[in-house]
Amino acid sequence: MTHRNLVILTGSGISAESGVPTFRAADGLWMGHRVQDVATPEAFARDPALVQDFYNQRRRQLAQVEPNAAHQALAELAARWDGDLLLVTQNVDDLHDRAHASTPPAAGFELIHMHGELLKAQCTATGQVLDWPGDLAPDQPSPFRPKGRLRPHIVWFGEWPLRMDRIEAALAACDLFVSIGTSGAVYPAAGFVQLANHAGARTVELNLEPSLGSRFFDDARYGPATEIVPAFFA
Ligand code: BV8
Repeated sequence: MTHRNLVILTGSGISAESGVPTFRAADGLWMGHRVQDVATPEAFARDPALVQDFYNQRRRQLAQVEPNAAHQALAELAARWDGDLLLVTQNVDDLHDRAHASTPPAAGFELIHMHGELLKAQCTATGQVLDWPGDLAPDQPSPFRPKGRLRPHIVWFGEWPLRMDRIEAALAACDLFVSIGTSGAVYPAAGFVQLANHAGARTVELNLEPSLGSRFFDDARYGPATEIVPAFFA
């Protein structure tokens, strides 16, 4: 059966070979920090300087990394796919964006950053989002509202992921779901495979090793993303 409606979910494992650190490779620490100290609204309220600096460092690191063969394989797939292709990434880096910018996708393609983007900021008063490639000061003034401040445009733990209606509609209509480079540790992304199964889709996991949700997938390929992703979509 030729597949028409494809949903691809990616996690930090697809960017690992570009040199972007994953979340759980370390001993539960993330670049030396506990998640609850840098990736929650409470952390930002408690210590805005620590949180802004954590994201400033990661934003600056983007200048040193490039998309890898796995990102490029998805860009080439999107350029030739003649159905609907929704690429949902949990990653806040811009490596997918850069790969698709240099290999323009066909009409049925959409990229969603469900956990936000390092290169954007948002106003704490209005929620408005703007491009922001530089460092954010602990009390960075917002251009939208005098009392507003700018925070990273990042979905922290305890906050709702972005575009969930669009993602759930695509999962309900898909006939192929491919998860790439994610541990299946964080919800709601970790539950997407079960939504795809309910829709009757074929579900495939491409990862370095079995994820926490590997039992939910029809099929799997294990190995480095730069090898298994181009091979799977060849
Ligand atoms: C929400 C932005 C509703 C930050 C991120 C109990 C049960 C169920 C859920 C919960 C629960 N308690 C709390 C929750 C909710 C919580 C959650 O799931 N917690 C977990 C820890 C239990 N989820 C939330 O809070 C979410 N929101 O639920 O909204 C709500 C609303 C209000 C109040 C309550 C509920 C929001 C979650 C978003 C958090 N933000 N990112 C930032 O980036 O700074 S999450 C962050 O970790 C990433 O974005 C990613 O999504 C997530 C998981 O990371 P992965 O991408 O999977 O990376 P990881 O390191 O874990 O794995 C890498 C994988 O790659 C590994 O498998 C490895 O083998 C593989 N790999 C490595 N190298 C390679 C490779 N594969 C291939 N090739 C390689 N070379």
